[in-house]
Amino acid sequence: MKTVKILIAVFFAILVTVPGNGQTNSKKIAYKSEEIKVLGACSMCKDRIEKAMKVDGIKSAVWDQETQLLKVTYDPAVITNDEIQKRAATVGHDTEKYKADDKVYAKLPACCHYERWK
Ligand SMILES: [Cu+2]
Repeated sequence: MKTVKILIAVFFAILVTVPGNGQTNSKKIAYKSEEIKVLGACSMCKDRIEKAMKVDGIKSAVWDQETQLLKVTYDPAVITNDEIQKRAATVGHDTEKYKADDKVYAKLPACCHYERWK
């Protein structure tokens, strides 16, 4: 009976101490969430835009076709709003600050030819 009590005591001692170890290393990241206007036309655009956001510093990125807004949560210490807009432009999608290269836009599938700002 005594050994059982000791075993139980040891078991709880492990339970209390183990979880603490893993958390000492994780530093707090001050994520920023923003909505960025990104022009696009269809679900293929959505895939392309969201795929372009799979980089270090971006926690999540969801583009909405209806609102033409990219909801992005990122670590401002790693990536900036400007860089995010540039990434969208690089794959063919205009933002308020950065326009996609005409050649890149021209190469998009026909269904992706959203109406560009004049
Ligand atoms: Cu498209």
